[in-house]
Amino acid sequence: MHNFRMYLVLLFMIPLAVFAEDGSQLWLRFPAKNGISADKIISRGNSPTLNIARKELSSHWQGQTVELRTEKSLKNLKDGYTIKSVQNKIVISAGKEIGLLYGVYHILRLQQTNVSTANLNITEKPSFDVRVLNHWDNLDGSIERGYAGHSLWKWEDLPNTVSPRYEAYARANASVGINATVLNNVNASPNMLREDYLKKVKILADIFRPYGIKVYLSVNFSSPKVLGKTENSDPLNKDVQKWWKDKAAEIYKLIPDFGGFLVKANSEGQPGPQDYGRTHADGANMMADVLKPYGGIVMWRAFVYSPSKEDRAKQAYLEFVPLDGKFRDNVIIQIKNGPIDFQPREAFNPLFGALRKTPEMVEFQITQEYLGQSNHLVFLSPLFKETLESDTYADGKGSTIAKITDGTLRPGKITAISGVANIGEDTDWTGHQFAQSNWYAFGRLAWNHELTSEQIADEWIKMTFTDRPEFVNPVKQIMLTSRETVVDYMMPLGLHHIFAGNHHYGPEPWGDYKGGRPDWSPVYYHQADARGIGFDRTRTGSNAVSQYFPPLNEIYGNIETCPEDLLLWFHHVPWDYKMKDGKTLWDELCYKYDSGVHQVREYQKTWDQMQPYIDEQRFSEVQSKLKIQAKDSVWWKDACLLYFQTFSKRPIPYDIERPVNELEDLKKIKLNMGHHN
Ligand code: BDP
Repeated sequence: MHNFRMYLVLLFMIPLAVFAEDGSQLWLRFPAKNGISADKIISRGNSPTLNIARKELSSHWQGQTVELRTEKSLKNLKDGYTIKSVQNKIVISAGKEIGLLYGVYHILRLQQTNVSTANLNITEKPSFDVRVLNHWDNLDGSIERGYAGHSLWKWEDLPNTVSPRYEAYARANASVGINATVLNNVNASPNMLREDYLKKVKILADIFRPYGIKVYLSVNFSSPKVLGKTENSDPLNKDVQKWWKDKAAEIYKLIPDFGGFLVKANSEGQPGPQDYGRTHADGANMMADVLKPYGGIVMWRAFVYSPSKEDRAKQAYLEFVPLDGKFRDNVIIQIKNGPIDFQPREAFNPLFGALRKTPEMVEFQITQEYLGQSNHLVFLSPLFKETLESDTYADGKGSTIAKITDGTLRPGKITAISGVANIGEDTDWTGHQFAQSNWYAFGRLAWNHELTSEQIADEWIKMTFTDRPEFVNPVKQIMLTSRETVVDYMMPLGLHHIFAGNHHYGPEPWGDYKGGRPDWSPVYYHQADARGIGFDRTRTGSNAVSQYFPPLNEIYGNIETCPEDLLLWFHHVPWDYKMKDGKTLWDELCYKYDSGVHQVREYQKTWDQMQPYIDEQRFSEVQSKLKIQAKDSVWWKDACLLYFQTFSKRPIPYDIERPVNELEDLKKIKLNMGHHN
């Protein structure tokens, strides 16, 4: 008996040892051995970037001879490249060496996803010049809205001790074309610019450089006063200007290719130029002037709102449109995809397209602050695409946000796109095996916003797990529907910001934080009453619709033509309002919540059938997370329907699952997750 047990234990241990998987390899799971021999790699020169390209080939490429060529004539491809099959070799050509490395990752991806590498004739040019991750990492190692453990950056150990994960991070980013990183939180500590920290930053910049990644920093507007003991931080004060000028010189001495600054000013309590009666343009330009000689840029955030009576959704537009044309040409305005705050679904931010003389860039959130954090499986590519493909009508039909920001419609300007990173020091980097796909998707779309979500999911699944269709197809279906599912069980039909305060994880539609600012309370956003529900942003309400170009102002402003998935974003709608499918609004809301719950249950059924195709560790991790997601979806549904029912006074349709919680119990839940607002 004893022996038999031993035998069983051994039997189970062997496959575990061979196949144990923890997600640390991300999508970079190229065959570990048997790359081509050195004589089958033709290239000239000996730079760090070229050496990485050669090393990737000799470690992982199993196909024909590869030739790497830099060609001046390809400069117009920017960081792009061509890949051509010529006789019996593959020639990768690029204007810059980094393009060659990107080309190498391209053929490795083809190999990994089992695409034929015969007769290649590929030309790639990135959609955006700056493809940047924003880390909200604090100097104490914590991460604001981080759900994958502590910060990767070990500030205490730097500059002397260097974690191997710095290079692994750079490699993962380069493999999808990400070429920039803002290392620290937008709620920035002035200390980031202290000399000792800059020396640490330099080490990271040196590690990232061969992978084509430039370092940027978030800066605190009060830095001169705090660090330099200037009288104030007024952008028109000569001492302040000199402080920034000297600081720029100091930075570029250490990091000659430093990217520039990201600034959150006069927002949520952060200091800014308005503290001195100056404008955002005054503040941004002061910084732009000191960075200009070195080629640096300023990414100035439009996420500003003040405790005024004005609808929060209107404030960024009101603040920035009057400043159009007043910014230096190395300033770019960084705008969150929606006008509120990274909700499961928002109308797009009306500021896109409205600045005609000032470059604009999108800020997405890859970390799932409002989408179940690292517990829920939500593939964000459909959300990113929805924004990029939204037509602003700024220059007539077809003025999508992609074309406004990628230089097509506003040529000659800096182009950029950013995503708030979901990366931490967890072994799997992102806290959920599937959250890796959102890092991947951001990078792929930053490189080419015309890729479809389906293509991206397909690639990612094959690279990360397996290319067996029995796995790829059902899992792809989960991924592609998952964003709509989370909208359904959290905030369907245009509802938004009914999260519990601080942590933004669970539901709290009853939240009414008296004494605080109204626009931090859920009741401000849903406006439920005996008559109906939704935020009136039409002419009879806040008139936020007027910020959209025609015909969108009319389309959104009219309850009959407003897309139903944004109905409660723009309208206060009677409970008995007839929806397009003939149901009343109340019933429709109930069915949406219910369908969200059902979908997650379906994901569980599908996932459980995937066990034979992948490793046990990742299989069971995802299985456990889906259980949490299923429970949370019921929590959301019960909380929202039971609470809104106190206004609608209508029954929950009898053919859907009954609530399993008491509203009073749900109201008592207080998660202690320790965040502000
Ligand atoms: C909100 C977050 C907050 C951030 C802020 C921002 O809750 O932690 O500081 O956005 O983007 O989504 O500045």
